[in-house]
Amino acid sequence: MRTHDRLRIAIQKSGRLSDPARDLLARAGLSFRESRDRLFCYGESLPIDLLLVRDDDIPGLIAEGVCDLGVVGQNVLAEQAAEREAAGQDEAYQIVRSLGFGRCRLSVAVPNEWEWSGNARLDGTRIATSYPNLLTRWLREQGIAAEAVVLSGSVEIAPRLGKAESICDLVSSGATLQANQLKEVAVILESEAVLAGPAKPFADVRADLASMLLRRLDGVLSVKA
Ligand code: PRT
Ligand code: ZN
Repeated sequence: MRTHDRLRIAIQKSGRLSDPARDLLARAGLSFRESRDRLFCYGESLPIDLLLVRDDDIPGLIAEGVCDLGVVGQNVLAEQAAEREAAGQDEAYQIVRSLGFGRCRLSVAVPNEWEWSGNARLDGTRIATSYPNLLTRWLREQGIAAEAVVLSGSVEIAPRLGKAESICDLVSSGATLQANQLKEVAVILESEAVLAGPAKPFADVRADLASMLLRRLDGVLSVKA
């Protein structure tokens, strides 16, 4: 059982958010000693430690109390929040700060040759995605009767494989869509990296550590802005 006299932050081990997250924490004055397995980094300058994990695991680690805070894409956080909501579970996390990096959008994209007359064009079709909960909610809000086909990767090739007619995936420059002869027709979610925390405030020394961390982060973020 971990003690609660130190704060533990989960960040992505390797991927798009790893370097910017580590850079941000370094600029806030945090330094770490890396363990040999490189999964846990002990905080040297402050009692704030790091856990290096897959981004998809971060909301769950916060919900379970294994980590106190996490740096994660809003897309991942919102998908898992929507999944909890669909399952009738309590809200487990909240966005503490938006961090200004890792910007992208979750969008629906259709084959270039489709004439786009509006969302009703999706009626009766299949949409491949790794974000079934956010897509399903959006389809419901829009009154579209389409099926979400869940794929964990390479979503953009689903139409060519005949698995779906269109896709719902993350877009940043748009180059991947272009390379796959797809065009973006609707944005479901604008996303950036966020610092996420539990829905309920800390009731021990972690509250003081978290507010000190936030003061430092706000200093760094205001310089960047
Ligand atoms: O191993 P792990 O599970 O931790 O990593 P991962 O492979 O799931 O995530 P990673 O490192 O690819 O992305 C981490 C986070 O970066 C995402 O959850 C987003 O919040 C953010 N992000 C920002 C992006 C992109 N931009 C992005 N462009 N994540 C993915 N993409 C992919 C997208 O899925 C598509 O395949 O890039 C392609 C589109 O890019 P463009 O520039 O061609 O439009
Ligand atoms: Zn991931």
